[in-house]
Amino acid sequence: MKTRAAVAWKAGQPLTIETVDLAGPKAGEVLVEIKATGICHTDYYTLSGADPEGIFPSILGHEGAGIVVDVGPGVKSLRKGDHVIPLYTPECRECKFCLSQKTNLCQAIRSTQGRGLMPDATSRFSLNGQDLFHYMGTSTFSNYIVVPEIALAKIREDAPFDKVCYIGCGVTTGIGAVLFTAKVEAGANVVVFGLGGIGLNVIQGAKMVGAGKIIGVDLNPEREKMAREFGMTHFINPKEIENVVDTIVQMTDGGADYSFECIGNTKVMRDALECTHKGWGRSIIIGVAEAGAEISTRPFQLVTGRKWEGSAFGGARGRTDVPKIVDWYMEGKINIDSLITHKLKLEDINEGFELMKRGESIRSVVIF
Ligand code: NAD
Ligand code: AHE
Ligand code: ZN
Repeated sequence: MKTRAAVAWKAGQPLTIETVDLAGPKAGEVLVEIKATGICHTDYYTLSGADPEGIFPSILGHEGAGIVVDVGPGVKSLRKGDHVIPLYTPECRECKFCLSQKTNLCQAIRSTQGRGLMPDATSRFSLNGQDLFHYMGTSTFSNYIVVPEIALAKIREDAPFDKVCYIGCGVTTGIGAVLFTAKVEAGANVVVFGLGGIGLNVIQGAKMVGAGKIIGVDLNPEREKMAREFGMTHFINPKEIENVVDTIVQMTDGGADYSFECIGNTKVMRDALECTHKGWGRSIIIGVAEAGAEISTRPFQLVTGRKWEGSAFGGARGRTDVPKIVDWYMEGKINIDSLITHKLKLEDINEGFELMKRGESIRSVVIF
């Protein structure tokens, strides 16, 4: 079949809208009509050329929601008409990682996914006979996609696609990092570095669990108002103070219980670790840094009890947890609407990247 899609031809170049060929689902695969997709900073990161796994030409996008149109042989858990969210972190429930119950990082299809291919090591997308690569196993900047069954969460049918698509990455990543990865307890002091599409969801999660001080750090002063609406109690603009770490240590009687880095800046990652409390502080890295970047600190920071950790997709097991997060939204327990600041047509997708770069949007959502 044919599908409209935004194609990334080369690093650093704008996407172009094309009518692309899409082969049907093979065994264990599902054809999905994408109804809406968010634009995450990670799409920009890969498009910029900073992603070691970035390959071109490809169809980016990993924050979508849509409807099952067809299923391949052997698909048991989904059928035509089901509403779904594609998962860049699948959940096979059979691999060593899934069975460990210690991680959400299902590895069943990770190697082919990282090479822009379906599990049989081929692509379903092509244009004029040239294969186009998939991206993060999802490629939600295409109106129709083929995805393995294990990479789809079935969600309730009354949930609006143009809102719950954001649960496909940003909402789950931010709230999940607090609930599933850090398991922040009531009363704990929390610092969030970077108040964009991820950081504001970390703040929302911290508020949900009854955190004490929720300190937000961002260079963009425009972020303060929205962050306070989501539960931030104190704001720090690093441009306005001499030393971020010292300031946080003073504000929290020795350091934060938890910090979250939601930028992808290795210098900030160091501050995020070092502003946590001696003996028990935990710093969770969410931001994705450019190829070749490394983090550093004095080992004494770890010897004296601080812990450096990371979180991918908020530690969520997609097929199990994503439907629950959709329920939380539908029950009014979490706010997604205020964070979706811009709605765009596919033709205007490059404007979504510009809005992000200029710091004017929290989330732009493309509606098909
Ligand atoms: P965003 O662009 O919406 O937000 C980034 C925010 O950081 C902005 O508000 C910006 O002003 C602020 N910022 C930039 N440099 C800063 C600095 N030096 N000090 C303080 N604030 C600074 O991006 P996003 O969509 O929220 O994504 C944030 C990061 O999380 C990206 O690196 C993205 O790739 C990553 N991410 C990771 C996961 C995961 O599973 N680990 C999931 C989604 C996104
Ligand atoms: N390809 C990059 C890694 C990028 C990365 O860290 N991705 C996150 C999701 S970001 C979503 O916006 C992730 O879940 N990683 C787990 C995984 O298995 O990729 C690189 O550095 O190679
Ligand atoms: Zn993302």
